[in-house]
Amino acid sequence: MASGIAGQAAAALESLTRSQIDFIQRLPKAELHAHLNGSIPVPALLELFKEYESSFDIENTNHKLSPTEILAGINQLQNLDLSSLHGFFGPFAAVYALTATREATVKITRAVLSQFLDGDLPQCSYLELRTTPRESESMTRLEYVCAVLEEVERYPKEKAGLILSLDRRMKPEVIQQCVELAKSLREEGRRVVGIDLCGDPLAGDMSKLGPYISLAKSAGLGVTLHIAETKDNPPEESLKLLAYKPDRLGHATFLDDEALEIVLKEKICVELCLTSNLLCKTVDSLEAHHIRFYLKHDHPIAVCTDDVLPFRNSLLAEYALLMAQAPLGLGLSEGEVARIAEMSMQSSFSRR
Ligand code: 6MZ
Repeated sequence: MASGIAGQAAAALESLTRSQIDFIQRLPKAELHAHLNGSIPVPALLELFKEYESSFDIENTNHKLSPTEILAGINQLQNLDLSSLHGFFGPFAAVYALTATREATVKITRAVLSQFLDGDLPQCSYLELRTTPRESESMTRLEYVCAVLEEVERYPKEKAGLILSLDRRMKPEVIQQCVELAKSLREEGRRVVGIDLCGDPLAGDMSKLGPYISLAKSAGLGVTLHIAETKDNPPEESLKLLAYKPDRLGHATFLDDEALEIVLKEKICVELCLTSNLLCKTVDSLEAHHIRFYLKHDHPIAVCTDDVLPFRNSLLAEYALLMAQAPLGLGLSEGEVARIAEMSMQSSFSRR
C-alpha cells in the first residue's frame, strides 16, 4: 500500500511558495464529497490488514478474501489503470473485507475524520462525510450507520456531518430502507444531513428514484447526486436526475447543453474532484476540465477529494491544483481560490 500524495496534485503542491500554501491552509473551506471507505488513511488500513492477516482462518466465513487477495485489490485501487470507470468499483471489495466489523468501522471513521479535521492546520473547516449503509455478517445497516455517526458526532455540528449514500446497484427495497434510515435518524436529532446517489455510474435504473428522493426531502435532508460521470451516461438519465431537484451534484462531467442550462438556472452546486477525474480518465487534462466552465459562469462549486485512498491526494493538494501555474494547475488568483472555498462553505447541508 502506497502512502503520501502523488501525481499532478503533489507536483502542484510542491510548486507553490510557502506563503501560497499558508494561504490555502488558512482558508475556511468545506470538504463536501468524500466517501468514507475511499478515504481511509493508509496507516489505518495497514493496521486493519495486519489484524486480518494474523487472525486469518480459511474456515471462518467472515474471511471471504485471503490476505494476498486483499493486498492485490488495494494495490489495484492505488495504481489505477482504468479503461473505463466501471473497473474502479470491484477492488473496493478488498477494503470492505477489512472494514466489515463494528470495531473496524469505528477505527476507520475516526481516522478519516481526524485526517480532515484534526491538527493545528486542519485540511478543512467542515467535513460532510458520506458512506453507503452496509450490512455484513456482524452488522446490520443501522448498526453500521450508528457506528459511523457516533464518531461524526464527537465533533461539533459546525465541523462534521454525515450523508448516507444510495448505491446505484441497490435494489429499490434497499434504497427505501436506507432513505427511511436517514429520515428516522434525522428525526431523532442525529447528525445525518443528506443523501447521495453513488456507485458504478452505469448500473441501475434511475427512473424510479423519485419517491425516495421526495421522502428524503420531506425530512429536510439535503440531496446530492452523482450525475453524468461518464460519457456513456445517457442525457435522458441526467435530465431525469435533475427533475428530482437535487441540491448538489457530484462530478457532472458529461452534461449536455440542455442539462447545463438547468444547472446554471437553478444554481445547483457542483462538487468537483479534479484528481479523481484525471485518474479515472473521465477528463483528459486540467486544461480540459469542466471546472473552467463553472468558473466562467461564477457558478457555485465545491472542490473535493472524492477518495484519497486510491487517488493519493488531499484537499490541500486539490486547492494547490487551483493555484499552481499551468500546465500543473489552473493558475487562479488568491481571490478566485478564496471565492471557491467560500462557495464550498455556503453549499454545505449543515445549516438545514
Ligand atoms: C461513484 C463512488 C466514487 O460508501 O463504502 N464511490 N461512486 N463515483 C465515484 N467516483 C470515482 N468513489 C467512491 O465508500 C466507498 C464507495 O463509494 C462509492 C463506491 O460505491 C464505493 O464502493 P463507502 O463509504
